[in-house]
Amino acid sequence: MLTMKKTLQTLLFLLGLSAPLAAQVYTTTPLITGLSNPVAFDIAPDGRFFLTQKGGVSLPTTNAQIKVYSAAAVYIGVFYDLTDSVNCDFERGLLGITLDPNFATNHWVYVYYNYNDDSQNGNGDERIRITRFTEVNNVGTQPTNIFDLDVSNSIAGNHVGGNLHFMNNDTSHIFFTIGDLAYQQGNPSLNYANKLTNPYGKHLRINKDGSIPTDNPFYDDGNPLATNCDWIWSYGHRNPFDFCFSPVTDSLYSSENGWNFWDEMNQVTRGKFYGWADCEGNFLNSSSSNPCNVPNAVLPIEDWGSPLPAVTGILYYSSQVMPEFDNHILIADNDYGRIYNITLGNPPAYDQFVSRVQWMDVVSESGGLTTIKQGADGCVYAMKGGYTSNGKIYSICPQNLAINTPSTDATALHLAPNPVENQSALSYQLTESGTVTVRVVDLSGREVAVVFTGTQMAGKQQLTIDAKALNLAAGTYFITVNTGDSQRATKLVITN
Ligand SMILES: [Ca+2]
Ligand SMILES: [Ca+2]
Repeated sequence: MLTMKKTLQTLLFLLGLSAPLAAQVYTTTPLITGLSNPVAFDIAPDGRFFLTQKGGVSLPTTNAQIKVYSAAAVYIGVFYDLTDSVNCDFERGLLGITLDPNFATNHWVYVYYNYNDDSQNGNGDERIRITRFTEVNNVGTQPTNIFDLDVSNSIAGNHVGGNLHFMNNDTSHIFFTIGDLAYQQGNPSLNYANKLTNPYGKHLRINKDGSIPTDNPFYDDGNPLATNCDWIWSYGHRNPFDFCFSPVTDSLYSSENGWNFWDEMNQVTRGKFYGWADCEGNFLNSSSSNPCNVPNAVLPIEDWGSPLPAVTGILYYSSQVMPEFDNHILIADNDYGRIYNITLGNPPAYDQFVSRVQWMDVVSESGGLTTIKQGADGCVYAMKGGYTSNGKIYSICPQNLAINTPSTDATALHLAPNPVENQSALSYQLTESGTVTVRVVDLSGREVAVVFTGTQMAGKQQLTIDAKALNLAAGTYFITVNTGDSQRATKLVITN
């Protein structure tokens, strides 16, 4: 038997196959709790969390606040209270939030909300606003409206859209969404979304001072309310809830809530038409069998059938901390609290669907997810939000990523001492023999050094991480152990 096993191992080496590590295990931790109807959050370069609370689900509006928490998830305070300005009824409210890409120097924070100058009875002046604040010692100052649109035709109060983001490689434009405001419940002949003369059912783009970019695809006279709506980036959306960009190509991926049959994920391209209300998913509106045959309609890259999960937060994951998701889309839902893992093909464009699996059911109690983000530490942060008085932000990390949590998992990576000034001993368990590469990567996932590459036998392995020999400056890194078809990572802190 021993000989046969050795022969098999030799054969595996010759075939270039590698040894599996134990499957990755994730730790889900509720970091921030007790939030009242939270919707969205962003993470500052220093790790602080900035989040929005919707303001309730019916009038009168209460606690429509922007709140700040430290990088360690300790509550700092109310950044700004918009309760007297926000209409929270139904899907309206204080919704999206994004920090300026140059936040570290300009301290600008942008929020998207339904404004009502008489929010306590709902009969006031209905508007969608984007307001910019300047952060001073965790407090919002100098509120400046950069987008202010009369939406008094928003009778139904749902399909508001409501998120806003910057591209990764373009710091001068704000992208945001407005849903079709449930106008006529999607009657194709009356619908807003498939017409260029209004901003509803659209992805929109403005300069960050609120002016209109002249290179928008349907720019004509600079007046968004005459002829073409000059803000439009793409059209034919029902309720595009959230969106994200590839950090490499700036491709835009959007989650969209469907009507009867299909939720969608779209890869959104400048100037294209995404079907609604002529089509839902890959089919004609109100049909589950007749294919969408509308000229120029771009079909979704992926869809979810009945019962619709109401897809919400969407994240383009990019890090070697969880390499199993590198260049994957993670997308959350509102109805179950799940996160789906979508594998895309055709790099670096990543414009082809390969597969979708459910990664995990984050929210064990009732409630759904609204927003997911990638932290600087490579972990995923997920917000339980919307119609809940006990909203939370969870961190989802590879097990043993937290250096202060000793592991009881014998197959995990161990580093000791850690933090370390110079030499730390790395140990791990291989379940089979094979080719192994041990790397040091920085917080952005970039390879800094290769510690070891070669074949190792099954069993416990030990290596020395020598910071001076590897020329590693003081800071936080990840040590990754890769066997070709599996990888585990652990955090290493190097001190001076
Ligand atoms: Ca115009
Ligand atoms: Ca569509």
